[in-house]
Amino acid sequence: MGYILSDEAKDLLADVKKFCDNEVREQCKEYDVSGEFPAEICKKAADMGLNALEVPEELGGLGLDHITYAALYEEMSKADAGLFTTMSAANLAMKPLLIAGTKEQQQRAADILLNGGYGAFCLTEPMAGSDASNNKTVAVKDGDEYVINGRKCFITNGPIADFYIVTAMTDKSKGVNGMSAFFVEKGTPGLSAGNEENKMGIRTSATSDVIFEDMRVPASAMIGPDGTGFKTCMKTLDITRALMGIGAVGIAQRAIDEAVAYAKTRITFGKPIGKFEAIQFMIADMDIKTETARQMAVHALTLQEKGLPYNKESAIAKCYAGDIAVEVALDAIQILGGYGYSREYPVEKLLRDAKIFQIYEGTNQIQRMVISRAVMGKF
Ligand code: COS
Repeated sequence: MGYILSDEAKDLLADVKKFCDNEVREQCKEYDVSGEFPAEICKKAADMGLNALEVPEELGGLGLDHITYAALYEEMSKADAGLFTTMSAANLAMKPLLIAGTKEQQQRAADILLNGGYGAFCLTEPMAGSDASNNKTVAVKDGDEYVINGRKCFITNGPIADFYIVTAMTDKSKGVNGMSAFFVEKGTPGLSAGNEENKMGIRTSATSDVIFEDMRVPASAMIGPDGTGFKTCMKTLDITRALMGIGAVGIAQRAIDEAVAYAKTRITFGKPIGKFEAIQFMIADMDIKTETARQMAVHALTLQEKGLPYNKESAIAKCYAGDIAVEVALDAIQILGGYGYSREYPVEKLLRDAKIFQIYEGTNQIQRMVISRAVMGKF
């Protein structure tokens, strides 16, 4: 059993599974081919509250525990990792506000999500991916306002977001301690989205540049004190990386499900290939990896929920799950053989979708940096 859930949570999971099975899994295939954003499917998901799973109860959210929303996210990712990406990124954008925002900012963002809107977390820039502190976007104080100029890239929900968390340098001379974060709403003059990226995988999620041209925001849009934006973003990613692990696990589980169904029906040498030990051991190894990755993510989320340190465990969860999702998707392709390599069958999409989990929300090289720093300490 992957998750230990209450009866209420099991009912919720059953509803999400029904939606994913009936209205996402097959339907998203054509959007994967076209690269078009499945607006109607995402609207239905948002109507079910899947874009606002992590909004706390005091702000009007469902107040779900971490393990429950992890189970729901896995179900989404099993059906379509692009849907998982869109929904989890909306919640990611809420996190900096929960960490350092004012009550008003938190409530505004929560209301947007609870009304079916999306958020976007705008940290990455062309010269600031892994080296996140190297932001070139600047915010210059002008009376009671900041004037922001710059360009973000690879922003999930960039073209569709209703609010944006934007990092910018308020004092370049202070390095990471000169970066601040701002809460910016859609429609702010000077804010625009670039063209959508034509991606290898998670093609049903919308990714683009986000551009700021003399964008004016009130000084009250700053999140937390001046100069704390980098640390707020690092704290945000510490939290969300465990959930990226869950997204990767969803892909791996789907790969197992597809491989098992095929292995039970594909006949070679007079019997189903699942009767051969070579296939059975592959399936067993795929499951060992997937269940281990799931339980590592559950452990990191449990630490978060209990208020215990989780930075290393979140990084392990994301790193391990991202790596094994690629391996397990590759194994599923191998089990399906020529059919696995064909776009007529679902497993090649799983490999394309899995790859991003080794890259986004911190590459797995960065995760290993975070882990080794935690293990080795300063010396
Ligand atoms: N929580 C709180 N504070 C943190 C922190 C964390 N997780 N990580 C770093 N900091 C603090 C440090 O303590 C340090 O503070 P002081 O200046 O007060 O000493 C400051 O931030 C700078 O830290 P550091 O020197 O470690 O920063 P680096 O430039 O070396 O970067 C990594 C650290 C590599 C971990 C960071 O750049 C990173 O996570 N990069 C990947 C970014 C990413 O995930 N991008 C994905 C896109 S967003 S979807």
